[in-house]
Amino acid sequence: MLPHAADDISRDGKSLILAYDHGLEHGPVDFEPNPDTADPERVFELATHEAVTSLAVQKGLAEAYYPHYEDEVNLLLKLNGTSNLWMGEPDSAVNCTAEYAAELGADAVGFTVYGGSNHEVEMAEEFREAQEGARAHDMAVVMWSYPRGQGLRNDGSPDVISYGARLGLELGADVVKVKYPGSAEAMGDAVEMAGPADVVMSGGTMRDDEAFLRNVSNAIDAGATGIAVGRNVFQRDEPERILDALEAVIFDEVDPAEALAI
Ligand code: FBP
Repeated sequence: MLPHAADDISRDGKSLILAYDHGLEHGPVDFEPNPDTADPERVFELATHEAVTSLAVQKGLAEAYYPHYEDEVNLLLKLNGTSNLWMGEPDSAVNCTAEYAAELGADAVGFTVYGGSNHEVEMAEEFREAQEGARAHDMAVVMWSYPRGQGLRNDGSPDVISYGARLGLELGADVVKVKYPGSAEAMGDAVEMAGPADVVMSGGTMRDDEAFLRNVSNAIDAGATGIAVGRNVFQRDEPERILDALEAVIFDEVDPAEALAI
């Protein structure tokens, strides 16, 4: 791993990745709670909030909007991704090369690997090409490490999440994004398995403010370096308010109740 490879997408070693690839991964249903968020411009604007250390989007949004935001937003270009319009073992199409991501001005690339899927071998090989391409262009590599597939009985169990974190380290990610495993202790195990790679938790479906921030705070206490979050921010009526609170919890390690009162 390159030393400090993730510096371009972090602040004091911590990160808040705003994820906005949902239009591809889940479709318009994710914009229903807050219909204005179907407009990418709204979320690029949100990414200029000082809490946000990078914005994760697919190539099409980067081509259309990033030229207007390159001075204010760090771009994390997702290189693979898929819709949920089809059925089958988890898999993801490679939609962009690392070389083209660099051309678009990306600071980092993102790549999903579904460990445990019947397509894991091909996905790991595709990740190898993306990771080596990113190294050639000095871009950090963020792995969405989401073990799932017919061979896994419980893809949310702490052991499986720790394995996902380790998979990120073994395959050369600088940052591994994992689901929150349910407790600070389990998150600590995942962080230990990831070694020198940073671990960030994913946001998940929209939750009550304090419960959500409590999980983030537990993750930070356990050694995670931040969060990659989409719905829990952009689906809210006042997304800036939760970003303010997340900033306090992640970067200043403020207690969640206090962070919400700021
Ligand atoms: P959320 O914070 O909204 O969960 O977004 C994180 C993320 O990884 C997105 O980047 C991606 O679109 C989505 O979750 C995928 O979720 P899943 O595959 O679990 O449906």
